[in-house]
Amino acid sequence: MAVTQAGCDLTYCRMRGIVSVLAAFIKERKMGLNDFIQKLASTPHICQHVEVNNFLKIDQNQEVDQEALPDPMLRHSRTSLAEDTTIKPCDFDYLKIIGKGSFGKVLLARHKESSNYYAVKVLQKRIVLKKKEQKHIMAERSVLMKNVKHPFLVGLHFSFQTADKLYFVLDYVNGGELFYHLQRERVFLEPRARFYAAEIASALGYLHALHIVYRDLKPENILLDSEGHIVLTDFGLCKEGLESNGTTSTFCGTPEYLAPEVLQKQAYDRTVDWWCLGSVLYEMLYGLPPFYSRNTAEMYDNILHKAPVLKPNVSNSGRELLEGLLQKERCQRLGHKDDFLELRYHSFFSPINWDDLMAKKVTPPFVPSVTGPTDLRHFDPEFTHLPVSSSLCSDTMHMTSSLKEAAGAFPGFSYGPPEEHTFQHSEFI
Ligand code: ISQ
Repeated sequence: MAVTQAGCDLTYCRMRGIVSVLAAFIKERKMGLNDFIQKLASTPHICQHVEVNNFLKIDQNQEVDQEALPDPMLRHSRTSLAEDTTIKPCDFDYLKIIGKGSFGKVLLARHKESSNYYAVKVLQKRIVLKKKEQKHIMAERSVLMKNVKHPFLVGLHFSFQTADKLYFVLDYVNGGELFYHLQRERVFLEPRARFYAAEIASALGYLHALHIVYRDLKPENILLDSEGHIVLTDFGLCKEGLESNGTTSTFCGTPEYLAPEVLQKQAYDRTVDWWCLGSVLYEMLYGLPPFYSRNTAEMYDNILHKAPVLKPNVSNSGRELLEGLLQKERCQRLGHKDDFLELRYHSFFSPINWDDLMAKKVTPPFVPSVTGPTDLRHFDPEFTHLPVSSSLCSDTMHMTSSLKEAAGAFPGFSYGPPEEHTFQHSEFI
């Protein structure tokens, strides 16, 4: 019996050993697989490959209950949700208003504990709800949360909500809007325009590989970081996912850059982004949007019916690229067939080493003059001169019925306690 007992003990010990080896092996494989998926998803040209694309699509469609996953490595891997229930408004010092829109504000904020600087986008729930833009805002969050990580796309660190506000804690960049610099210089030389167009194109190609249409590429959404690299912001009007026929039909856009199909409220697809990139590139090279008129009705007519004027002060390859991107018929537009790959291999971009570009190894053609993160010279004084505290003082702490409704309308955002109003003025310029 003793032997049997000993034998049983031995078997049990051995089994435990085998189980722990197996568990370690499975854990390793899971981590390896996640790493591998991360790498795939962040390499646009690999994402374009049909099989890789299908593989990522399968992965995307899996609605996994994150909390049900046993392994924290998995919980925070592919879908690494940037929610943190412990983060709250008073964890930040709010230093300056750096942007303002119809839904809310963007503030420069410093995280008290880490001293890191962030751009915090604060949206008023009631206004968001009233404007029926809730879907868009949720789309922005879900786009940012989709583990969207790219060197030229703004990164989301946290999102949380209070009773009346939504907060997005984003990367902060202070090199200014690309078009602020363009306005100062009127036009950019071709190598500089090529560099910006290439960084924007790689970001758009990456989003397309994740089935996201950026849709709203416009001057104020294209920022430079302090080194001079592109950062695309504002996913508020991004269209996530496509209809079953591969198109989407919601109206959206900025007048100068509106693609004909958007203007006509027709179905559109990812090629709308290549039209917008054509408009940005045109403006960088010629100094005005391609169909510009002071008369809006005339501009709309130009977008729909007029061919872009391509004067010969731009190289043949540049004009050929613009002609391809600004095709009114989206099926004839450059990028319709192979998306980003068609741009990547266009002769205009032949001086670009795309791997170096993605690795930020290409030296930017222009470095914005900033002395540090608190240098706000590239932000509009119209915003930065506004007092921070008064801009946030309008918060009501009373739970009116409409506030209750607003409070419950944003599931998925982590929910913080009522704001502790510690918004501070600082020693800022
Ligand atoms: C990041 N840095 C500066 C300004 C910003 C505006 C909107 C979104 C992110 C930003």
